[in-house]
Amino acid sequence: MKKPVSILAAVSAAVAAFTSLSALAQTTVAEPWIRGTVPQQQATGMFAHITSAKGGRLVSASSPVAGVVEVHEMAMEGNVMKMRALTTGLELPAGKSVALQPGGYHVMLMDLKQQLKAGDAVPVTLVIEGAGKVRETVELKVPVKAINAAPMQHKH
Ligand SMILES: [Cu+2]
Repeated sequence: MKKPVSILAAVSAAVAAFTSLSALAQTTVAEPWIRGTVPQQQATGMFAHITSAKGGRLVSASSPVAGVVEVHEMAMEGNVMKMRALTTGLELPAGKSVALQPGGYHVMLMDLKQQLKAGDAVPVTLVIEGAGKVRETVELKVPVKAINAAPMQHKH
């Protein structure tokens, strides 16, 4: 009875492929950008609007231009604005756009291997963990904007 077994295997493989495809489509990243750097600058931030259809966490990121990439938040400590790594990742509530922006959440690119100039496109990979620890990777080509682009946002 070899045939029924192999048919079953093919069906479950198809189901697995479908599952991973739908997982791949579940996070969208809008308007990503990276703040440009001056020569010798060691670190900069990447910003974007991230929406996870089913909800998840942005748990890590990587880029060939940076030795270390972390997910950070800016927060007041006393009266000093400090940033810290989100060691358990950034929560992405289902269907809600989460803003990574100057003064708030950002992807921190550190140990930069080169200067990032306006007009460059930098490859960045985001890793989002969804339900059941299913990991989705999102490959981006992120445009670099001038150093003083979009300073702290003032909300009116
Ligand atoms: Cu940071």
